[in-house]
Amino acid sequence: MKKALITGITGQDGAYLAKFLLDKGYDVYGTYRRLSTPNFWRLEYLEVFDKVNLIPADLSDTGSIVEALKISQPDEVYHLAAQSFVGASFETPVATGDVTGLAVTRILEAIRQTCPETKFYFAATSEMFGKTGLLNGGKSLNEGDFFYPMSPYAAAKLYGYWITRIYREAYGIFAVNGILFNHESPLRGLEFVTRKVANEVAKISLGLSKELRLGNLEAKRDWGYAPEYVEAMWLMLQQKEPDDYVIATGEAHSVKELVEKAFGIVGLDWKEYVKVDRRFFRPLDVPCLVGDYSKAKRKIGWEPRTRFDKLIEIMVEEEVDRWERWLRGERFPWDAPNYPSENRILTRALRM
Ligand code: NAP
Ligand code: F7E
Repeated sequence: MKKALITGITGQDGAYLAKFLLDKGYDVYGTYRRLSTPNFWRLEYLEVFDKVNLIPADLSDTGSIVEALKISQPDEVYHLAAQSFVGASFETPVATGDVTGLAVTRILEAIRQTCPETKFYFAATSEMFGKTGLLNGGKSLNEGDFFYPMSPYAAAKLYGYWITRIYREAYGIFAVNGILFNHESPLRGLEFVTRKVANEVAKISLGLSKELRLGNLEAKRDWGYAPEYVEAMWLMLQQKEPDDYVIATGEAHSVKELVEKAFGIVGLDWKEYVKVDRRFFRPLDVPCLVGDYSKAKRKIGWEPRTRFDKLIEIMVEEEVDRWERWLRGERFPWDAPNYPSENRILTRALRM
């Protein structure tokens, strides 16, 4: 049985990837960090909470990363953990540089020293292209395009991208960069714009909220469906040679279109509810990003199936369903945080 270690298993992609790999018959290990309130709701939601092995580790703590590798002895490492919110990276640029950037070297170095045969996936991002998406006149971006990051988050990811290539070329580690464009789902963090909009639209439609406050409505993004994107991560590690791939839908839509579509689903006019609020603007914002996934289609046989309209429908309908159930008195995993049963937690003490 193959073994995979996922850093950031409690996040959106980590949870979907855990389910995907379990369905493929993998033994799945994931790192989580100690929080004052446990955060396993996505794993519970996908009903994999009791099927994954959890290892306490923090990206700023090299020893804990080494320990996670020793405990899990993985064939494949999917490095997804990061401070992933672009807006927050302007508030905490140094911490973001450490966790989102430098920590990639901590993991690669631990792999080089302890298990150099392990395959490594790095969660790179379309944000690395940044201003290029505007300078090239809105054309879709591929693996050969110029990087021009526009946030501390994007700069940290660009460091991670290059260090991944350097460990591949210098030490022959099977290390790949997945350059993923935005991908969303009902498991997205609440502060990201698609989930924020879907959640508030649902609440407004049920009389639980009165307005939706947003920042830059003109920004355009290439939004895909997260469960499809985790399959691309796995495909990249099944190839003969390590390489880097853009994963996207090839379509750009503005935040305004997103809002219009989402309110339309519940039969409301967005102009009556949306307020522009300076608080949600960023010191710098990437105006437009759209990806060209033709290399991924050609070489690893991946292409997107869920397009913008369907994605927004999935997200809004799921939020309406959640809030209707909540109104009927049902409670959800995130209302009742839980710790995993002890036998799913693997600590260094077990190796002593
Ligand atoms: P996410 O939901 O924000 O999940 C991030 C994960 O990282 C969480 O499990 C989080 O743990 C963990 N983490 C954060 N700081 C940590 C630390 N100091 N030590 C250990 N773990 C830490 O992100 P996502 O949407 O699943 O994205 C997965 C990865 O892909 C991220 O690296 C992101 O930057 C990248 N990416 C995402 C997209 C996208 O559109 N979703 C596109 C391109 C690239 P907690 O649960 O404890 O906070
Ligand atoms: O913003 C604009 C905002 O925060 C999208 C991360 O997963 O994808 C994500 O980064 C756009 C931006 O995602 C609000 O200014 C307007 O232009 O949903 P977002 P992001 O910044 O594109 C990339 C690929 C990643 O790698 C990241 O990890 O929407 N926007 N008003 C707003 N955004 C937010 N969050 N909230 C607003 O109120």
